[in-house]
Amino acid sequence: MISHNQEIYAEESFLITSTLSEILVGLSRPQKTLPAKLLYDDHGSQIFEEICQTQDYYITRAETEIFREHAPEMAKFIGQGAIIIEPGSGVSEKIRYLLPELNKIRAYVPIEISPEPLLKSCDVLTRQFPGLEIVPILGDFEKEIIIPGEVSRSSSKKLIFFPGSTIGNFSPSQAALLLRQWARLAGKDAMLLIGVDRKKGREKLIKAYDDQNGITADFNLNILRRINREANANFDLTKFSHQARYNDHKGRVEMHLVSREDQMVKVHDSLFRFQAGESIHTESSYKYTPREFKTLAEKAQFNYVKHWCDREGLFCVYFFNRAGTHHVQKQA
Ligand code: AVJ
Repeated sequence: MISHNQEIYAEESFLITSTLSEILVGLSRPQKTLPAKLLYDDHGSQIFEEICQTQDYYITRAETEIFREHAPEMAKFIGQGAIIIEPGSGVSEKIRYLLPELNKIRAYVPIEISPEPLLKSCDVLTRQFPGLEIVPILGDFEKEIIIPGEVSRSSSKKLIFFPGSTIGNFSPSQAALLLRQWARLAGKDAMLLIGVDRKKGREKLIKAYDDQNGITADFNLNILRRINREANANFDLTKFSHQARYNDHKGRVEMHLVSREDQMVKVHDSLFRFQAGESIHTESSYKYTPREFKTLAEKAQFNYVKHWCDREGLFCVYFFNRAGTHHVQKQA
């Protein structure tokens, strides 16, 4: 049985040593980098919610349109009595379009690294869907996901729900690895409903990651604020500027923080030198054609079933399952 209480299964709640060494190693590379997950502290998650409401960031609007229009059909594919696992659930916005269409789900398992949105979403969902079993997990879904035994042992079919093009934060090979891990986690009847941003013209992509209100700039700079606080650093935020680039070759948008001048910055007990114009690469957002994404998911042993796009053709939501992959029949 799945427990009824809303206890949070905590993995960690402070900047752990492995993250600190990721920061120091990243800043020592020729192209300096910082781990993108650090963008999503409570304040960062809040700024990200604001980005989603800007005109320039079309992703949320396009995906919401897809869920609004096609949730009933998605629900038919998912069927009854499933456990829905959502890695990186944020404020659990998108699941709210699906839940009214799904009659009887076994449980909803949001996994989120940031406690505030996780608590908020449990609160809102409990009120909106009384009787829904919620099993919140506070943790980093990039690490091995530890789900309570009563969920993992349950015979219910499991759906991995991964909207918002979060998969775009990973390189294609990391993404395939992640999906393969989840396929294993969700077992033989695993299903995957995933939102993925589509390749399109450079100009539209850059605008989405450099909105005219400067909200994305604030979101990107917030990573320095966090490192100052949690890793005892002394970044001067006025000496870095936000930049969005489209890397055609790799098929990804990149966010950078560009040093405005020659400067030294202390992080923990190391000193880092920045030249004027030198950048820190903070986040990548990979974009896929439908053909590219199907191929990627098939590498992780998911079978393509269907995908839906918004009217402008900017974004896609894909449904995959693993039916049949576990009993390969021998031909006579
Ligand atoms: C939450 C990772 C999907 O890459 O589009 C938005 C994050 N960064 N604007 C994305 C983001 C800058 C977003 N994801």
